Amino acid sequence: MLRLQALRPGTFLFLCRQASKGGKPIDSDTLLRLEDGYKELVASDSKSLLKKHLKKDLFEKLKKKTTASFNSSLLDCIQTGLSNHDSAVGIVAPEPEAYKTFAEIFDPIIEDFHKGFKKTDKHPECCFGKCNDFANLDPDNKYILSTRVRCGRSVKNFPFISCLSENAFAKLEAMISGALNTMSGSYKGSYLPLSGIEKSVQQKLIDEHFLFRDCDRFLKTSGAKRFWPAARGIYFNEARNFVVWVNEEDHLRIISMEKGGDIGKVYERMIGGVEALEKHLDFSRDERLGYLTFCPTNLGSTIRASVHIKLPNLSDNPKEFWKLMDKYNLQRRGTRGEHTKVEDGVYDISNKRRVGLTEYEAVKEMYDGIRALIDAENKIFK
Ligand code: ADP
Ligand code: DAR
Repeated sequence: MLRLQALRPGTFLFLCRQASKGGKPIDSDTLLRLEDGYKELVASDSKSLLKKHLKKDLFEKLKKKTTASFNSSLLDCIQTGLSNHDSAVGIVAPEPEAYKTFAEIFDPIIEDFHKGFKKTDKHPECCFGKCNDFANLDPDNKYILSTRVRCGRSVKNFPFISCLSENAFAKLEAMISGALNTMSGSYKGSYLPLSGIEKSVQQKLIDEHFLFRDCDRFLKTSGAKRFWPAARGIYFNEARNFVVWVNEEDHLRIISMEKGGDIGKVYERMIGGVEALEKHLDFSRDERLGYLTFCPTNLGSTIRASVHIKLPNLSDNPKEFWKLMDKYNLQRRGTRGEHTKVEDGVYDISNKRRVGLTEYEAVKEMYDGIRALIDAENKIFK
């Protein structure tokens, strides 16, 4: 994969126009690793969307393709899914152009994960809607421990995390931390480079759900850990209810979180943070896919609105629990986030879909789902 400096505006567009011509032919080693990895994937009992949609004829059609801008190969996209057969998805985009060059594998996976966003569909314009439509679902704090609403953003003219050169990483971190240092009022705070945070403090921040974990094996094998911990960091406002992750999986994860179930207030705070940052940073947005991210599961609105919630009765009735989760397009994660276990009955429940619905609709899908779960927790078991 060719490592270029951050592209000057204009150069990037020129390179995209070259996209149709593709990049350099892939080398024999990459081709061999692709062939062997694909053979093992096909022979495995993987349930990943990659295995489901990358049929042999499509693999043969894509295996030698590369992007014009950064020479990304199919291997750069699917190494994570070839190395981790227990992936749910198994593919990432090293750069924006990958979504075009490898559209024939990305589009069916996007349609599948986001439950029906076809390759002919267009993601809606950004619409945050009315935050006060989301009243506190649990004012007595019987079920919801905390609420978090986050979105992802990529800075224009930079490739994604696995394709950044060391210089581009440094340039990107400087741009983002510069924008963060302009935050004012209740958003005022400080940016902490990860390399400057002691390990014990890092662990405490991870345990308190503020800081990202040290890059799980899925991210590691996708190339997201290059030059780690360089150019990674976290921004907190003074109240510690507004957080920005820098260069973890996406260039930015803009996060609002607090104890309790006041979803509207948490959502409103995230919106304010996004709007303040977009005055200083240009974000990558595709005409059809919406805001662009490293992982196709986070495209479009990029919104994940979640609650940490205890539902002891529903937990004893998994059939009913999952029926409601499916009905409301909800996703369940462990207490410490993705790929972690549920501890003390605390579930991380959020919207699953992010593409094909506005920011408001994504939050509403979570809101309606959580309300249904709480109703079921009460009614069915009275
Ligand atoms: P994301 O993809 O949104 O970053 P992860 O699954 O990686 O989410 O979780 C990131 C961190 O956010 C984890 O520590 C997780 O426990 C925490 N988290 C997620 N939702 C909530 C919530 N509603 N309240 C508190 N912490 C949360
Ligand atoms: N575990 C990987 C990632 C799926 C979505 N999560 C992200 N992007 N953090 C998988 O393919 O299952």
